Parts: sequence; C-alpha cells; structure tokens
Amino acid sequence: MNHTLSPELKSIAQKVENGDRITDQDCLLLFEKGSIGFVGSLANQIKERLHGDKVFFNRNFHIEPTNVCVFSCQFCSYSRLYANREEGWELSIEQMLHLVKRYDGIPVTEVHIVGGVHPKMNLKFFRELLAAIKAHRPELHIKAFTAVEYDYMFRKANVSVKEGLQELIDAGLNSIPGGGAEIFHPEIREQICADKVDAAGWLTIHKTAHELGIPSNATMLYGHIEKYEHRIDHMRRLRDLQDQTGGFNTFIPLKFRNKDNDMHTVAETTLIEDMRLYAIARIYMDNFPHLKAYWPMLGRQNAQLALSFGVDDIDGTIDDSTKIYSMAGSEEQNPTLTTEQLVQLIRQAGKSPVERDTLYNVINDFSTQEDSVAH
Ligand code: V47
Ligand code: SF4
Repeated sequence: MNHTLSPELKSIAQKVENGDRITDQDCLLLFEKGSIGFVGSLANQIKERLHGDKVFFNRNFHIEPTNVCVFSCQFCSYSRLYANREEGWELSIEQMLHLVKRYDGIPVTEVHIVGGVHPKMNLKFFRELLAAIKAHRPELHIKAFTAVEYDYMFRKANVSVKEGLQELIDAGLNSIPGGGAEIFHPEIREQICADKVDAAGWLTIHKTAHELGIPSNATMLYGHIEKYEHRIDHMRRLRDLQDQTGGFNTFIPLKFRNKDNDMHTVAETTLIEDMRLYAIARIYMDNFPHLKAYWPMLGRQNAQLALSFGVDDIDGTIDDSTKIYSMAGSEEQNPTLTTEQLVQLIRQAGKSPVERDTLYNVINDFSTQEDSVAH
C-alpha cells in the first residue's frame, strides 16, 4: 500500500512503526490527507501493540444529581437554566442513595456521578453524598464530577483546588471523569461555552487530582465549528499534561449531536470522519493508555466499527438514567446493555472482551471463556 503514499505520509507510517511520537504538523497532515484506510491501519497497529485484541468494558451505573445548570453551553440539550428550574430535576442525598441501593447484590464496580451545575448543591452537599455512598458500599469506585462542577463548587466554597479535592477524596472520591473539556482553544470555547471553566482551569483541576493520587479521563467534543487545528491544540495540551503527570487513563472523543440545542443548525460529522478521528487520536495521543468510544452516543454498530480504528474500550453497562446524550439526539435513546450483550457485541467485532474495573484491573477475561457470562 505504501507505494502510493507521499514521502510525508510514509515518514509518519515509519514513526508509528518505530513507536515514535508524531508532531502537530504530522497530525494536521493526517487530518487533511490521511485516507481512512491509512490512518485506520496505523491506529490498529498501535492498539494491537498496546492491548492485542482485547477490548475493555466495565459494569457501572450513572447518577445525575440535577439537570439545572447555571451555565449555558450552546451545544447542551440537557440543562435547564436556573431561572427555568421548574422544568428540571434535583435529587436529594437520600434519593441518590436509593439509586445506589438499587444495585445492592449486583456486581457493578463503579458509579459515575455527573450533572448540571446547581447553585444550591455545594461542596458540603457533595461531600456528604460521597460519604453516604461509601458508608453504604465501601468497595464501589466513585468517579464523580467534571472540572466544570469542581471549579464552581470550590470557588463558591472559597477553597483552593487542592483543598477542595482533598476534602472530597477524604469523603470517598476515587477518580474524575473526563467531561467539560469540550474544545480548549479560546477561539472556539468563547463561542460554544464562554461562561464555564477555561482550558487552564480544567487542566489545573486534573493536574492537581493526579498530584493528589487520583486518576482521571479526558474528553474532546468534536465535529461542530472547530477546525483541525483546534482539535490538535486540544490534544496537544492533554498530551503535554500527561507527559508531566501520567494521571490520565483514557481519552474519550465525543461526537457533537445537534438535536434540541442552540447549535441545531450545525451539521453532524459523517461516520467516516468519526472513524478517522478515533484513528488519528490513537496515533497522536501516544501516552494515553486507552481510547474510549462511548457507545450510547455513537450507537452500538458504530462503536463496534471503532474497535478497528484504535479504540480499546467501550465504557460500560449503564442504565437509562443517562440523559445527556439521548436528549441531544444520540443513536441510543435508551442506553442499556447487559454484560452478556456487551460481550457479544465485542465478540461480533472479532475482538476479545475483558471486564475491567475503573483502573483497568482485569475483573473477568472473557477471551478465555466460551459463551457463558456470570451475572
Ligand atoms: O462535557 C454535552 C458532552 C460531556 C453534547 O470520563 C455532548 O468516563 C455531544 O464527559 N453532543 C459529559 N456531546 C459526558 C462525559 C463522559 C461521558 C462518558 C464517560 C466519561 C468518562 C465522560 O457530554 C460534556 C459534553 O462534552 N455533551 N452535550 C451534545 N449535544
Ligand atoms: Fe451545564 Fe454541562 Fe450543559 Fe454546559 S454542558 S450547560 S455545564 S450541564
């Protein structure tokens, strides 16, 4: 295949073969000139080197404390402004504990807690929530709150990022999800989410978490008004921070969905563009151990396809309380998959399913088992 390639693309293929890092300029060339077949095969090479044919998933459930939000991101189909809060929901600690208790006796390993930014839900409220969950089920991993929520709650409580995070870690916080990153570059950020935490604030919160010993994920909301240069700038800032701390587990590109939000006139990306993005992210983000395709947003079949474009993780079995995507018009209006279905989905794509915990410790390696799935 290489004989039709330009010298520049050949040199990128050589770097990937040698395990060398590609530059921002290389990355731009891949976005502009790399065919889906070319970037896909390079990404797959990296993925196989890192994880063989393994594909990870976990058993988790989501809690969304509120959809009331003081911010007004243009792409958000989910939040109800504080002024219109009669259209929203707000859960008490007791109600959220009740949601946790619904999983008693079910072998979930993680609860993912994230929602809007409600001015009345403060640091004290969330500290009590985490402590109540830990008191009920100490071994359950709590992955909670995005940098957007932290930035607001710490400023309101007048504590430093370090003090605030330490308080929540002491109450039971185990890791931080990747949301709120969107596109870091101010040219785009000012147009799509001007009023929430900026790039420096987001990166400081994740850096501080890593320094305090807890890992995190990172996302990128792509496929709207950003240009390739903005995607590369975003990924470069994350790759640089990862060089310093090593605290990121997973990079999660999130495809912009345009239903019922202020950006509904912006066209969505094509499947080919999505797959090219996954592949290029796998090639560029060489220090991120994992690349996740979030299946509720992408849809099951597209998530299967992504497994041949560098993706090694498809998140988890979640229940239908996750609304941020279904409300934005994602493929999955009722995103629930049993473990058995997830295992089948991965096997159908010719890969080996492995159940992991949040930190990628292996819980159950299905590659060595036939069809039976323990519930
Ligand atoms: O930051 C909001 C995105 C994110 C839309 O860390 C939208 O494991 C597409 O970060 N179209 C929150 N995306 C969710 C998130 C996440 C999800 C799954 C796993 C993890 C993890 C993190 O949802 C927001 C924003 O980027 N989002 N609206 C939309 N219309
Ligand atoms: Fe609020 Fe998050 Fe929606 Fe932005 S994306 S308006 S911060 S809920």
